[in-house]
Amino acid sequence: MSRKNIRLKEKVERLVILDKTGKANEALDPKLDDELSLYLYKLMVQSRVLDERMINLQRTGKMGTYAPCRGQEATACGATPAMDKDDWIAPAYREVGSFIHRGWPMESLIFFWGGYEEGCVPAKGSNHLPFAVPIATQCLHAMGISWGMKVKGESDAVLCYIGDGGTSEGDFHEALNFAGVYKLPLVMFVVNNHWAISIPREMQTASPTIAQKAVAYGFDGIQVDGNDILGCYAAVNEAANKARSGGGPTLIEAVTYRMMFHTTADDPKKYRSEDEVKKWEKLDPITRYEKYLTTRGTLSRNVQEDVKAEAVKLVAEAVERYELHREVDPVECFDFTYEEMPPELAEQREDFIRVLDEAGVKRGPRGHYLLP
Ligand SMILES: Cc1ncc(C[n+]2csc(CCOP(=O)(O)OP(=O)(O)O)c2C)c(N)n1
Ligand SMILES: [Mg+2]
Repeated sequence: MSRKNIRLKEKVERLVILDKTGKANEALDPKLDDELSLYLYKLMVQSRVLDERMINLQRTGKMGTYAPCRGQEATACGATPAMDKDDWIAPAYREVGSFIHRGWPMESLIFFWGGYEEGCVPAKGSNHLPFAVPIATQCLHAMGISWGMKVKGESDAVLCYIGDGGTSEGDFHEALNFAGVYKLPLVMFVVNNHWAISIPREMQTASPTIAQKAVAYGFDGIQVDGNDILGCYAAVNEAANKARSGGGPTLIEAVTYRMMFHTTADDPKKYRSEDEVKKWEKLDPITRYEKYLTTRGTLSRNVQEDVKAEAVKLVAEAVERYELHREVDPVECFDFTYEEMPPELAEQREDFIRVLDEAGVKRGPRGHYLLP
């Protein structure tokens, strides 16, 4: 057999409901009611306003680092609302809209990126894991949860987010392999934003698409336009229904773009062209959806302004709560590693307090030391 013949040329379907101009494919439009349609829009706007504010917080020294989601809002804001309340969500670290939808207070996300453990406490009853920065680890957590559901005979499903770079990790493949063999109710949602820090998608895999990897694991894979919120919603809705009715897993590759730096510690000008970014700017998921909603008569200029104003207010209130909480006692760094503090650590703790007192470090209202 010649080399040419054995090359895999598997084609996968790409779902697009809203075209670049915001025009819907009539036959595919899920025709969501006005309330849900407008809600998805609000979610994207809130995600963007919070994203912008997080960058400002980092730039003004109030946050350690931040990984923005600008341009990718349609993925999280389309996919998570397509799942039922009892389904579980396992995010990576750019799914801001997913957390908001599942009732995590906005300040939890600010706490997370500010380095506070409160940012990892799930909202009560939200069935939504915290951010997972160790790449692809959430894939096995998600697979494990879906396995548990199957063992218990529950008819719920799990949605797992993972980046294009994450698909090079063993955890991703182990999760898919296991899910395929045991026909688990898992929706693996790959957010292909074309970059993994400075590594382009082409260097991640020689496969023409990421979606086609599903074939090797024995289930369906589909691509969706990741800047089309209706496409993301419909693809996940169908995959989740299939999973809940015993049809097994689905791999969805949402094709989108990381508009900003990888994190606030990165400078993308060093490895990608401005032209590429400009091209994707024109495909903005919020603008596209605004056009669709306006055409269908669901969105007016007034409503648009109200949605923005509400988002700005919610984010400002969350930042205020974060600011109030920001002061932590540096002495606490000794307190939570061991159940019983070893004597040498207790000694270091006492030394530290002595040094703080000798340096005249002031104490706050809770008696905690205030670092200058
Ligand atoms: C296990 C592990 N290895 C390496 C890293 C460092 N790292 C952080 S983000 C990243 C790239 C991830 O790219 P992708 O999965 O495409 O997600 P994106 O950042 O584009 O959302 C890497 C390698 C990490 N966080 N965890
Ligand atoms: Mg990526």
